[in-house]
Amino acid sequence: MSNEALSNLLHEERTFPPSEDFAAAAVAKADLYDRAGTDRLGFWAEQADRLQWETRWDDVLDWRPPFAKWFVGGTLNVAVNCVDRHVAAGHGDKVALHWEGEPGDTRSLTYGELKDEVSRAANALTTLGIGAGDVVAIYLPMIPEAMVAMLACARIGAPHSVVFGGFSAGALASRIDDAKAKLVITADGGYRRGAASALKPAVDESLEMSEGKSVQNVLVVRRTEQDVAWTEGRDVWWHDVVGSASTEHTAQSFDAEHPLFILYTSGTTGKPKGILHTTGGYLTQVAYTFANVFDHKPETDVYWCTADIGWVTGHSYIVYGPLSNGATQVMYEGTPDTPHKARWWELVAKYGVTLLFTAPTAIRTFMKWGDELPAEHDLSSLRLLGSVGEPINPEAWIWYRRVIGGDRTPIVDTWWQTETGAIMISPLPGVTAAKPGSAMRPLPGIVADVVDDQAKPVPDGGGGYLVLSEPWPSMLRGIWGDDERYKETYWSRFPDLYFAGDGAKKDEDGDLWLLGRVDDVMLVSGHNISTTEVESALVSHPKVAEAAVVGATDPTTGQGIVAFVILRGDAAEAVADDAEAGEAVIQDLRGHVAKVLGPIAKPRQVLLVAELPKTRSGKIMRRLLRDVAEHREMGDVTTLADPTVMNLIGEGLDKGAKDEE
Ligand code: 6R9
Repeated sequence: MSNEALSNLLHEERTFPPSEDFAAAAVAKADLYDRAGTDRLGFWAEQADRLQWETRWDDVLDWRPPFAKWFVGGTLNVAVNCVDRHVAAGHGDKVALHWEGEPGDTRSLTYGELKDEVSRAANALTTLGIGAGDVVAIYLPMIPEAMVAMLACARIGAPHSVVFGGFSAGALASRIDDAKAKLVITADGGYRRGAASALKPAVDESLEMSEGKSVQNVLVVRRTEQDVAWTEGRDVWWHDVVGSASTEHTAQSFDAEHPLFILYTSGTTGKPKGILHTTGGYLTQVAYTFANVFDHKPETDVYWCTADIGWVTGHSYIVYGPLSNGATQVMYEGTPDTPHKARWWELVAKYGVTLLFTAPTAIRTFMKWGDELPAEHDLSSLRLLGSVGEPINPEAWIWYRRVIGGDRTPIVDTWWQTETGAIMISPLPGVTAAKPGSAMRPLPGIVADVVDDQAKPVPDGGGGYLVLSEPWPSMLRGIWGDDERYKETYWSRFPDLYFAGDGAKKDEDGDLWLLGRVDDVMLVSGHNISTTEVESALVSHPKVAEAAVVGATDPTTGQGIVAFVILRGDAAEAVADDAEAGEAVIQDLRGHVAKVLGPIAKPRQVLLVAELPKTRSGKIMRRLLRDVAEHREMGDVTTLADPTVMNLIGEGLDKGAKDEE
């Protein structure tokens, strides 16, 4: 971004205050803000008391910028907090997990059963020579063993490094080497889009590629019963070693700063970084945010987070947040369109899901598929909806609330990152009003701001860089093995402020609007324009389902706005074989943006496309679209969920995927 502030183009008038009924019964109370404001560290100590500590901490925070220690001297066991203590409290028969396989097979695990499974797995890991401090790589599909494996690692103090099952052997190998993993936990395969998809061959290949040769064993879950190659002495079956292990396991407590996990993130750019999270502060903040942001009522709620366990959302809001709160949740193995495009809505009705947490990319896909599919299922159990991963366009927000939430559910748009570990900015349901497209305010206990180039807070109505001004319990403790890169990446742009990499604006009420990565901001005739605002303007047109916008070099304006647009079902059909109709829609869309945001934001070009390039966690990769818009050869496409997409968009530009992220 240049020195100029981010132009503030989108004006949103709609606001949704909490209903009286919801507010009266809400978990979150308005006084949280005051309590946290008056005594921030005291407030976090209160939140830490949600957990069962073996030794109480001496100090809440030891802050030597940019290195933090939270709950110094405290000890606890994460698995005991997530499982055993609920059983001890008499909830052993409560369902922790309703699991649904893609082919339709199901399993449920009570907290009592989960305790037995985690204890068995912990014993098996110990037998395999894994102890506190040894790193375990987990490369599994969305099956209950993924949760069990993570908890078993936590139970014995072995940091896990979950690698998303969709990543290649090369990506797995580089992560194994970086963390010197001693064990890989995987499966023969998993089900995706109606077919068994193998995982074990990628592990075998990655271990050939691995330079460190740190891995001693591969623990393999049988899921698909595909044939697998077997290395005697190295490979062991889960059903043998975990199956035969004892359900008795005495958990030891670990220091609050003991490493809990490493999670590699590349975002949309750059070499993967091993983000390190530790024990006490992390669990405190995920437990606190899960309870308050999702208004979780343990007696009645059925929660479903649709993320993959391989992303931070899966770590914090499938495993550690929900389980530390004793929640009942749904986990689904497959894709939303298998065997039909209403699978999610069928599952919501089947399990009576009350709290649903998903991503804007999914919501916009459902918009494209039409209102009829959700309408075929009873979604009346839903009482709160959440969003994470990208800015949610106001129209997608409105659609989510109307079509999925029956016009009654609050929506929480939650801003956070792998690095922040837990939700940082979000409305508090029952307390704060929500505006479609805004993540609203930092949660009680969190201090965030929007600053200009000189680190000066921008006034209400202005835009700039989102920063976090005070340390928070679930913050990353560093980049695995690279303190310099940690300082350089997050703490060097502004002195003593954590810079998240995102642009944001404050509206006239001081509420926050996240505007995507600052690398994506466009500079058009001297105005900094966020891609998010132009995308939102496009999505507010009734014919548009999804849009991605980039700035391409332009001889007159510096950058010109180029928009890639996916039309909704009917509209797409209408232009499919009719170039003239297509051109009319394009002109209509350009005019629409000019009307909503002003002529400065009118796209120079609109391209109608069938798909957009996305990372495997659903974020749009604007970098590649910029290559297309500027007629360049395309950069690295290997983080794409579907590398063929770019062929469709920029014919002949794809050089083919290298086998690294
Ligand atoms: C949790 C997660 C982090 C980046 C983040 C931002 C974007 C996430 C958002 C959002 C606007 C939200 N992001 N939530 N942007 N509104 N509610 O997604 O972690 O994969 O590390 O990505 O995602 O750009 O900086 P991660």
